[in-house]
Amino acid sequence: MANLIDGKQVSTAVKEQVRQETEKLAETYGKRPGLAVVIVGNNPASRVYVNNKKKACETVGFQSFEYALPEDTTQEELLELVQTLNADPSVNGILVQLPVPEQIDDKAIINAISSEKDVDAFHPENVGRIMIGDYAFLPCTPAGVMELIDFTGVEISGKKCVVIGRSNIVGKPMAMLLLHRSGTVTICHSRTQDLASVTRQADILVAAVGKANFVTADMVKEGAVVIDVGMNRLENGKLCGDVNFAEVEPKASWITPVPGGVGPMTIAMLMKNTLTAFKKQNGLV
Ligand code: L34
Repeated sequence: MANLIDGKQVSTAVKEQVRQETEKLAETYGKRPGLAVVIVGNNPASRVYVNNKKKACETVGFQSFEYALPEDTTQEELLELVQTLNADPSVNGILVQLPVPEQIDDKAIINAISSEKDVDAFHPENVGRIMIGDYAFLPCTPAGVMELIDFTGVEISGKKCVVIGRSNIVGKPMAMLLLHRSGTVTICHSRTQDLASVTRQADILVAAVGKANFVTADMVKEGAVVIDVGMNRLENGKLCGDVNFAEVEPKASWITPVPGGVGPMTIAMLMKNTLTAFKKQNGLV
């Protein structure tokens, strides 16, 4: 029987820290961090995530600015909005919710966001900084996963860490953060041969594949820490992770649920990054 890693609980603690620091800064300087969230089109999942981000801003005492643009927004229009937000001193963080509709090149948008306001840490400058370990922001989802692993008390140093998935948003930076903590890291992906034999070695297994119930019991070592980054919506509307929870839970020592695991942490780390951006932009760190 695994212990459950409660992402709601850990994220609440992170947000409470951010809230307290925000209140102190507001008292001292008379201003608060501001986060601009841009959503383009009508992706229902994105809508839920953006609403959760807005709620979190309220909880921690940030100003939040939401821009909901129509599905047929052009790249030029979105770039123009990004430029406006880059120049607005009340906006400390800018986030364009992904995915964007296909007429827009997400790389062009990410490149246009001021690296100082890039609270997702997706801009090439911030990605490069993470690679060399000299960074202001960590990408929210991998940073949230690190907090969840730390919550278990399990040491990362020297352990076999396996990440399934090689996306720029999760898999690659996730591997880098585990490496910074001296994990012995393997990245698996769709071309990996005999995947189960690799994942079965993992003391810490992070699944970021995007396929419901992909990780089955035979792929997991007895006593492993299992982190499920997956956020798959089934036909019946139910949310489901990349890990077959019912099967894997009895084998794991610790496991995250979906929902209530990594998702809330992504948002808590976004609040932390926005606070950091505010402090840096105001010369407070
Ligand atoms: N630019 N795009 C940008 N930044 C991000 O950090 C994201 N991501 C991913 C998608 N696109 C992005 C998110 O915000 C995924 N993501 C995200 C954020 C929050 C939640 C899930 C994914 C979340 O709140 N999950 C809840 C359940 C929500 C539900 O009911 O649908 C949970 O408990 O897991």
